[in-house]
This record gives sequence, structure tokens and C-alpha cells, in this order.
Amino acid sequence: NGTALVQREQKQEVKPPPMYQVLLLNDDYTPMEFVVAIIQEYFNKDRETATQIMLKVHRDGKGMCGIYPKDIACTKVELVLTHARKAGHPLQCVMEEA
Ligand code: NFA
Repeated sequence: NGTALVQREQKQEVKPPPMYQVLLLNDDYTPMEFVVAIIQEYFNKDRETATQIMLKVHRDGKGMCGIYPKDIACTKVELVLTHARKAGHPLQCVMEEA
């Protein structure tokens, strides 16, 4: 009710949801162009930004594509993995709490 809401706000008990990073992992087989297209399509990046992220994954072994509430991060991981497997690529996508 309204009173409980005011008390929660006064005690600052309403926390933001935990956020999760969604990461791509490097492998030796997935084509660079495919990774760039995935980053553009699922993480709303322009081609230049997507290319920079892809190159960071390629060089460093992993790279962050975005940070989201848990359910959205989980859905993005599932969509990326489904797309990659359908295309026959071993690309890995994981999430971890930020
Ligand atoms: N390392 C892959 C290649 O040389 C490219 C790649 C980048 C794969 C980022 C996965 C993630 N074709």
C-alpha cells in the first residue's frame, strides 16, 4: 500500500536489479564477419563499434557486448547461441554478474 511504499523509499530499501554483462568468447573458427553481424543485430551496435568489440574478443579472448537485467541478458545469450549453431559456428556467449 501507499504507506509501505513511502517507508521503503525513506529507508532506501528499493534496490536496482543486479545487472549482467553479456560476453562473447574467442574461438578459431567463427568468421569475423559473422561475429560483427551478431553484435550489430543483438546488441544494437553500429558497424564500427561492433568491429571494435569483435577485434577485442579476437585479441583478448573475450569482450563485453552489453550489460542488462538478468532476464534480458539470458535471452540475448540464448538468441546468440541459437543463431550461431544454426549457422554452424562454435561461437560462445556467456553472462556474468556485473
Ligand atoms: N578468431 C576468429 C577468427 O580468426 C574470429 C572471432 C572473433 C571468433 C571473435 C569469435 C569471436 N576467424
